[in-house]
Amino acid sequence: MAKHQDLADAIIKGDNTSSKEIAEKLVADGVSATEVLNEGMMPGMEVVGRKFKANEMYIPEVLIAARAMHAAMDIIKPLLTETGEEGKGSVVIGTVQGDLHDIGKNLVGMMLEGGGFTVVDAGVDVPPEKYIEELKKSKAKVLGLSALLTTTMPGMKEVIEAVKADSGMSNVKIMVGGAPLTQEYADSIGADGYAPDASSAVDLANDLMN
Ligand code: B1M
Repeated sequence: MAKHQDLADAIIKGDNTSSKEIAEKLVADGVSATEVLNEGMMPGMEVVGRKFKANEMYIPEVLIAARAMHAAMDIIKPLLTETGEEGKGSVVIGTVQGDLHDIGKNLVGMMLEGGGFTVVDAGVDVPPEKYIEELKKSKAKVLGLSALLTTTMPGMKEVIEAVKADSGMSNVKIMVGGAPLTQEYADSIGADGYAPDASSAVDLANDLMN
């Protein structure tokens, strides 16, 4: 039987063939998508983060680890996005301008879809005007901003101010998340909510929608 540690190791090594195969095996063995994510994939990325910080891994290796993470995410995506409920409305999500980290944002998007929301993914490195364009197109009532860098966190405030300044957007609620964020920071920039992880993002989106 495939093991969570094998999946974590494949991600750390950046072996996207193995990460995909092990995730497939775990799912075939009846392990839930959430368990595959929380017990195999996330611990793998945590090690990558620690090694990167300690200069034991460098950007090219982190990039191939991210590719291996995405390969496993592709396997669990259909399970995470399977939904009993539908029609909860649209949520626009994106990583703020200057920031290219998309793994957490993508997980939040998958979980939201699984929670019955229609997700409009604006991508990475998203400027304020692009969020507003996507909100207008989709008529979404919730906007989700992700940031992984302390240097791009202030970009969230710019987006919040731009959305609040737009008269057509007064009913849009904004939630923020990402590893360097805190509830205090979210409050200080005028966000309507903060979620520390992807599953709490779904609870928060439900609250904001009501
Ligand atoms: Co970067 N990077 N990185 N990186 N990278 C970090 C973030 C860093 C903490 C690493 C470190 O030093 N330990 C550090 C930031 C330090 C800081 O700001 N204080 C860092 C740095 C410095 C950089 C560069 C500047 C490096 C350089 O060029 N010298 C550079 C910046 C590029 C840019 O964005 N402009 C850079 C580049 C990269 C790669 C491209 C190589 C790659 C990204 C690949 C990709 O995303 N496609 C990368 C990676 C992979 C990381 C680490 C190792 C892992 C991030 C990740 O995917 N985690 C990261 C170290 C770490 O975080 N420990 C690091 C797994 C993911 C599931 O977690 O994204 O936190 P996370 O998402 C969680 C929650 O935060 C939350 O839910 C998710 C699931 O539970 N969440 C939300 C996220 N968004 C949310 C939104 C919500 C709600 C919840 O509502 C809307």
